[in-house]
Amino acid sequence: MHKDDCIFCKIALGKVPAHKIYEDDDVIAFLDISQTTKGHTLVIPKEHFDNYLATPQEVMHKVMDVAQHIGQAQIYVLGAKGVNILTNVNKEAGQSVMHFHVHVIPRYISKEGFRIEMKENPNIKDLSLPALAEQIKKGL
Ligand code: DGP
Repeated sequence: MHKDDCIFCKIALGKVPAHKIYEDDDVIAFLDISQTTKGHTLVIPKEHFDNYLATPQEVMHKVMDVAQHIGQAQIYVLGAKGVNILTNVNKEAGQSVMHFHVHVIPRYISKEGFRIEMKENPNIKDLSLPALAEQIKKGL
């Protein structure tokens, strides 16, 4: 299924041009219009799913397989020294295009372009890690 107002559906259908790197029946990969680093690529399912969490497992696996291959190619062909594989879910996490996509971002120099920094949040207080782990476990 496709959504009429979705830019990535339009790319998947060939209605909007993109610099394609890979395509099969289910998945397409193309250069991100905003090159965070040289070779920044997006991998998407052709069918519309809003995000990673809303995507059927079989489709998600196909997308991740292609993302792995692209990351390997970025190292072998572009000479990247590292790769970030990233997907955002919902606007609170930075998702701006609501069609599941995986960013494959080659890294040449550390801290170039962008940086994901996970540090302890001093505003989180009175946290019980055992209770939190149990809470999340209940949702599985
Ligand atoms: P996110 O913030 O995770 O939803 O990333 C969306 C990315 O999609 C962002 O890096 C820019 C890219 N993007 C948006 N519109 C287009 C487009 O029309 N063509 C291409 N190639 N990339 C696009």
